[in-house]
Amino acid sequence: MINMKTIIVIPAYNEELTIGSVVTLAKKYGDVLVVDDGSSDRTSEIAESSGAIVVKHEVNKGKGKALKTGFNYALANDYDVVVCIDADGQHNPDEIPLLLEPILEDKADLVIGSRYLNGAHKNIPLYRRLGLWVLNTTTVLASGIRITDSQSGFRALNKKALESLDLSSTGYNVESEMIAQLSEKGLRITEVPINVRYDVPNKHKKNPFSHGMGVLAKVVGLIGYRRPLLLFSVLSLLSFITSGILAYWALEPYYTYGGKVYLTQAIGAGIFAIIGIQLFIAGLTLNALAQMVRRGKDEL
Ligand SMILES: Nc1nc2c(ncn2[C@@H]2O[C@H](COP(=O)(O)OP(=O)(O)O)[C@@H](O)[C@H]2O)c(=O)[nH]1
Ligand SMILES: [Mg+2]
Repeated sequence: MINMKTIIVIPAYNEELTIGSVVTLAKKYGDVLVVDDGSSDRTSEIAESSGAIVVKHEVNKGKGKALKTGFNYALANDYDVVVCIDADGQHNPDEIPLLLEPILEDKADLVIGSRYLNGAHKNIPLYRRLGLWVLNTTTVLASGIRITDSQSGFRALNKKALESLDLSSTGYNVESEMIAQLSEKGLRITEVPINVRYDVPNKHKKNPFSHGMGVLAKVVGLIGYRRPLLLFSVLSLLSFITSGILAYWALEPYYTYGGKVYLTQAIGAGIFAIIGIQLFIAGLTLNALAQMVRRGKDEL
């Protein structure tokens, strides 16, 4: 299948400075669709005059919804492959063939461009790398597969992957959700090394901390749904550790000089111990429930 009908989907929110060059470079590799997500600048106008098809959201709905709009367009117009690329110029459209290769060879259903596979990540600031590590690890826990760059927006999907997705994310969590849904359905996910530029005018639109926490909350929710025992055991363990620390604190005067036990700390230790037990029981219950639901699904 060498002649696959390819569409490059670019979610864009106020990217007039970069959208023109991204579209111009991308159109060598297929049709280009820009989903203008309620921009207040000239993103649509520039995208259109650079040769892209433009679909507009009247108001800003978030990257997740924009990708969904793009995927629906691709399905409705019978494309075989979708490539997603950011509009801010951080990704290099000339690397699109690298992402397409595993799909054309039918070795993968989703290909993720990773900036961690070629050592190019050295210029990512440490706090971002730390945040990414947390998001990668939780995505791995939620999906069960190893990914080095779970938040990368540079991806390629075949039709099977497109048809298997039922995205509910509105914002940036869409990247993790896509991985979790496709791995659950047994589709093949691969990463290929890509380069990311950091000298673009508008590289991050969200505050990294609140953005990271938002994605984390969603991914942890996903783990809670898919692996409740794991999530609740960790929370329960944290409660027991807190309880242990408080108990030690409460008993310290008694052991060191035979003084009175600190009452507040002792009560605190008791409360955290009870919370720990409750969380563990909740985990066991939800786990049993999840297994029943899963078994029920298999029998259908
Ligand atoms: N459709 C849509 N795209 C968005 C929105 N926010 C960001 N984007 C696009 O998503 C891509 C990545 O966003 P960016 O802020 O650069 O994320 P980062 O590089 O991962 O920190 C860019 O192409 C943005 O234009 C949004 O609210 N809606
Ligand atoms: Mg960016």
